[in-house]
Amino acid sequence: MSEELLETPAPAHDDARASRRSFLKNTALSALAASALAACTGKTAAASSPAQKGSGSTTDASGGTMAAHPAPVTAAAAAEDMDRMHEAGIKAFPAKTAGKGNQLLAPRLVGGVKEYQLTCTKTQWEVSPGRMVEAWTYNECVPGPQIRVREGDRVRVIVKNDLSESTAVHFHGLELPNDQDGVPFITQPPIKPGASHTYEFTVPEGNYGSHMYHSHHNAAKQVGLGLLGAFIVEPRNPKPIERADIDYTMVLNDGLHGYTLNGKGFPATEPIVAKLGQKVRLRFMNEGMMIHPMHLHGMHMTVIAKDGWDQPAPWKCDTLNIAPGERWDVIVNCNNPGTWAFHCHILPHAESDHGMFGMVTALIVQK
Ligand SMILES: [Cu+2]
Repeated sequence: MSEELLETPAPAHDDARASRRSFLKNTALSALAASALAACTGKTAAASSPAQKGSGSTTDASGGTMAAHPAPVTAAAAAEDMDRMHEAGIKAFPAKTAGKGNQLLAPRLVGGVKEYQLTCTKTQWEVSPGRMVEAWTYNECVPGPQIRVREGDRVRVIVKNDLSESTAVHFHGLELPNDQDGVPFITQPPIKPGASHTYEFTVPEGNYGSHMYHSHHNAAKQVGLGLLGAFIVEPRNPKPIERADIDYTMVLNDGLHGYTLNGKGFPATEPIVAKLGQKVRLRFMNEGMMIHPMHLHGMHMTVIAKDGWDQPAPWKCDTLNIAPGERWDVIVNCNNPGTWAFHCHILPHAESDHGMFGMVTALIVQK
């Protein structure tokens, strides 16, 4: 959270300070409030708050200036104020932002090999409405493009490094020959700035499921900034339980961009939309550094695979903890119509006094 605060634009800090004095009166909550204001309700929240009036650059944290003091706020007005901010965030969902990650990357077929080109570049990324952050990306999106192959496929991935640091790509979950594992100074030299490197391998039989690719060099920074993507291996013979109408990948991250689902924070996260009676397969992937217990309202999830491996028997839950590096596959039988909240249940990853932000989305079941 502190890193996210450093990324927060200055006006949000000003808003938060004014808000802290006259509205929250709770210093422990101020850090959350600052980031949430930037991430969630933005201008709407600031403009709608009577507590902001009369405050500005002429005041400081001590309050000891010649500027007019803000009018006292009654408890009822403060409650109304808070509700307005929460409502504004919800009403904005799903908010439009530039850029969409995790889009399927079509391979070039070269002599029976599926060839993919990934270019590592620095770009600006809109995490939530109006909040631009520096991102290090594969092909200019966060998450990087989705690679989707079948077990037994021959795959070639050509990585061009246009970053200012060396990098390398690890195929997380794939059981590859050692020299394709993507770990600098263990299995290969780093890919220097300006250089390219080609990975080539056959996806082992039985190694199907939800996997990932990401940087394995200075990774706390590089993966935190967006060098990550989904690598999905389809089985040759899908089992009846995994037949679904909608196949949705949800990549979780908690690095320098804050708490995100597929590279976006609420209200810019994408709702999952299904029709009543449809089955949704969710592929959770945690590219972050914290655990995220994802909780779905209204319907349970049936867990079918962990890290790509079939579960001995499917099991049910409504809250599934996704630890760093883990992938979990679940099926949701959409038998309960409505808009259902779907969020990380470590609540500071999802909500503050200023409303919901970060790891929140919705499963919408249409009648
Ligand atoms: Cu979380």
